[in-house]
Amino acid sequence: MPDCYIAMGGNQGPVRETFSLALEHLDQHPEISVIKTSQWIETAPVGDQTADPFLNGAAHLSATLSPESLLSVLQQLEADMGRIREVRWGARPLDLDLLLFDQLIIHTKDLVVPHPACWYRRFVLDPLAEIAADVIHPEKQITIQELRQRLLAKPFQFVLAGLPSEEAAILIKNLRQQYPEVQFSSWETQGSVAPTSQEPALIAWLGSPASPTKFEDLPLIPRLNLSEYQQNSERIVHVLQSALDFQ
Ligand code: PH2
Ligand code: MG
Ligand code: MG
Repeated sequence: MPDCYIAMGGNQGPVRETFSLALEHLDQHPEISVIKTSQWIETAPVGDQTADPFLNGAAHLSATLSPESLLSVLQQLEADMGRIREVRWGARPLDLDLLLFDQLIIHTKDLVVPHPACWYRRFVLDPLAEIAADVIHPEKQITIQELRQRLLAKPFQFVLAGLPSEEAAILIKNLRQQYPEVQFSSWETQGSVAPTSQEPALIAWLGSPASPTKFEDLPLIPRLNLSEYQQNSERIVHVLQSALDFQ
């Protein structure tokens, strides 16, 4: 039976109760069994849609339905839990994200597996590493534990790629003011990296098809395609914030 992993999140209403209820519902489904769950951890909210702290966790499921069917079960459950609680704008009683479905790689309009953000978000990786430490991420080809460990190296190295050098410099100056503890650099101007220096935690590609640096030229593990964010520094900050330690 396929091994699936989901992320759980919520910051509105009795979240612990909602998580238990959701897992009970999943386990009752004839084609889904809940194998294991992580601890629930309190995390600072990433993004500015809400100031309330989140509860996050992960669960290991065994499922005999298709990835698309599993996704619709999760979405229905999110809707059901939302409906029985009063929903305040911006906050969410339950978010269920399909992270991994065995070793499948799926890129369709409605479903991307592995979940595109699962490999660098600490509020996903920390609980996931507890129950899936040795599971291989099928695209990055290293384990969940290794993906998490990479983010713990200090100073945190964040590299921007694909931008003209003046634009990269402006963005880096702005980011440095907000995150003085992070080491920022630009892929194009950092020159050849010294062989002893460690690989950056994240390389955010902000290029376009015309950029001299192609996304595929970047090293597989730290590269992250943020081309649709362009110079939206707020969105870039959210990515960075999600990869750093919780406050
Ligand atoms: N989910 C979001 C946005 N921000 N922050 C934390 N800490 N945990 C989340 O699960 C989370 C978030 C949107 O899905
Ligand atoms: Mg989510
Ligand atoms: Mg979601």
